[in-house]
Amino acid sequence: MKLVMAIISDEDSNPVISELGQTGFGVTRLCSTGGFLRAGNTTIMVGTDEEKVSEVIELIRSKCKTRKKAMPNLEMSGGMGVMGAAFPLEVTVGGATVFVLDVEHFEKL
Ligand code: 2BA
Repeated sequence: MKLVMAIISDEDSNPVISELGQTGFGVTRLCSTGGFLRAGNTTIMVGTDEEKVSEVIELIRSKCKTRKKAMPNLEMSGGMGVMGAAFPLEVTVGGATVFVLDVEHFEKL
């Protein structure tokens, strides 16, 4: 058994979770925060058999879009918050950051 953990944009989370659920996968959704942008994102956990991992990843891929996000460029501002806000940095986020972990033991009690 494997655990797929995927960090996705909040905007993509409903389509991804709906599709996984309709396809028969169990999903847990966690509210998370990216360390770089300090903005909210969504982490989903899907426990599944090893042979279904690629199906989960393809399903996530099909629903997650890359998008641009702006962050205040505090270094360029020299501490002047207003100036920094005028020159935001743009970073490309997503579609998804995916980790696949081995599950040592799984049971439902
Ligand atoms: P954040 O840490 O908020 O990062 C958002 C986006 O900012 C990243 O998108 C990347 O494009 C950019 N970025 C991150 N660190 C950077 C840096 N040191 N310099 C320049 N740009 C940087 P993604 O790579 O798509 O990551 C989206 C979110 O996935 C991340 O949000 C974080 O929550 C998670 N993530 C990404 N890589 C991870 C990893 N190795 N371990 C754990 N979580 C990770």
